[in-house]
Amino acid sequence: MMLLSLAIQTPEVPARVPVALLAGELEENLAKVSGIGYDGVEFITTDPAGLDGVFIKKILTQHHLQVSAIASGGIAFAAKLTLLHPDSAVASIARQRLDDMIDFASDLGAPVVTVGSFRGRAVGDNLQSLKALGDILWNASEHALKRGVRIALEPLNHYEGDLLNTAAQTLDFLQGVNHPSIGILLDTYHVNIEESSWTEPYRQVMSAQKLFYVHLGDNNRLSPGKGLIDFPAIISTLKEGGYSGWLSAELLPLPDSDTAIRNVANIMRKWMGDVS
Ligand code: LER
Ligand code: MN
Repeated sequence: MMLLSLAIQTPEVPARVPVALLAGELEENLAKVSGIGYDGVEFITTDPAGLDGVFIKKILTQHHLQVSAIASGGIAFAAKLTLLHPDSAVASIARQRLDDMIDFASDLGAPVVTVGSFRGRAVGDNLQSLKALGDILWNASEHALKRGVRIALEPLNHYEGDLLNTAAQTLDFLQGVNHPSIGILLDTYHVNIEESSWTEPYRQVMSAQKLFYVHLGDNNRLSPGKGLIDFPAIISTLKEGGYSGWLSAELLPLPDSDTAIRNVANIMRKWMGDVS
């Protein structure tokens, strides 16, 4: 069975992340999400070492919510830290933050830490940058393995990233990394820009046993159903392939956050077959 979640940012994130559905006070936000059709929340964090995991776990339990992932999506945007940053001092802080995110995921029982824009851009030669990224992610995967967490690497559209735009490129790259604790996050919004089929990329990644996570957003980055993407076809493909992980909404809070989170839950529950 697939589970539904939505991306919200934690209070230490120093700027509003455009694709976070909620920002601000965590207790208030979890109360808002509770009871409207979500199984969990994805936390967009920038510096989780300072967060009170015990307290957060308590409010999650009160609201019957799990944590689907700790996301690094805000860290390049809001904290200007990337794993491949040309300034080695900055890159080393970023790598430490990835380990902190893995620890935080482990403390909260979240299965996955995401790596999308947090990887940064190529510095000089693409192949050399991929080699450096592979080494960083192998080390992080070892840490993740020890903490019972997995890393989900996200192909990004070519406007947002110059390394790993498609599922096939990312699968190739992961063959080189060769670690069981790292797999792929497919985001419907990026798939729509870079791929040639609604469904093939999911099938391909599932048959390699590497589909660790899915982000939901329509082609205009609104709620599924508000744009052109064929979500029912994607959901059928995921079901056929035996995907039993998270589908997590990471999209623009429009026309406003409350409406967007209700729209996502209503349409996704219908399409996921949980209500008739
Ligand atoms: C950004 O477009 C995105 O999809 C995030 O998950 C990247 O980290
Ligand atoms: Mn995404």
